[in-house]
Amino acid sequence: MINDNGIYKGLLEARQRGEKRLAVLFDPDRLRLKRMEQTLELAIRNGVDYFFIGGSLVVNNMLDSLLAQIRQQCPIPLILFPGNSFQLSYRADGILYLSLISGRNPELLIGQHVISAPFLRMSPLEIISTGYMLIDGGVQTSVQYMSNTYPIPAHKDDIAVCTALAGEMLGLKTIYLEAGSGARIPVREDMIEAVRGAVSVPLIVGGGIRTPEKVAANLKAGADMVVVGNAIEQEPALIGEMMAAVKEFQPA
Ligand code: 1GP
Repeated sequence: MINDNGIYKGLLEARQRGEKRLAVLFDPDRLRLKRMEQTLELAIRNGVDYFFIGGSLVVNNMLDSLLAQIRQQCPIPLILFPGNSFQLSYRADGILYLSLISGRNPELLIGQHVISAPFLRMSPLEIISTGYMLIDGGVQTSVQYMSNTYPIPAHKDDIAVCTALAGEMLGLKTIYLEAGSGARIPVREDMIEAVRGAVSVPLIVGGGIRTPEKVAANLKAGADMVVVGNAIEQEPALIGEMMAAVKEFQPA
């Protein structure tokens, strides 16, 4: 039995009601304590929906203590967003079980999953299988280099659509369009719209999103959840404006 901590159910229900979600990404390697406190405080005050925790390469040993620290200070669900099978911890609530379906690297399509399966099977984490699609963001990002895969070209909406369709038909529970952390060009709204029109599972979009306007545009194009890392890390006060953009979509 896969654990149900209510995360995926919550996502599906939000989608049915036409509500949108914002996740703030924490990279355990890049936390500065002062900003962290401020970020947590703003996240609680503005009702951030999830924290994603992970990075393409985590070089410190902070994952457990980071999760414990956040958990102590706030009730926002913690979802692992692992770059590899070393970034696992029982202290989170869930994990995006990412299969890099835009790439042709078998390790990231199934290899790492086989390695982590027994650990996850015993864990209290909710496992959310995710079709992870890397889209060209105009610069070579860590995830591209580390995954040793080519991203889908930014203007090839048809390839993105067919990839997402295949992911959904394989039974993956969400599709994640990722331009890569620090992308110069985030995923285009046209591509989001095309993918949204093709699949019905929840659609997550992230990478290079820096403004509340882009958050709003992505949600309007059909994303169910937007993920923001760098921009909030550099300017935590953006949380308020970005959450305001998300709340615009709440049904009356
Ligand atoms: C989550 O990798 C992104 O999908 C985060 O990207 O750090 O550019 O917001 P940014």
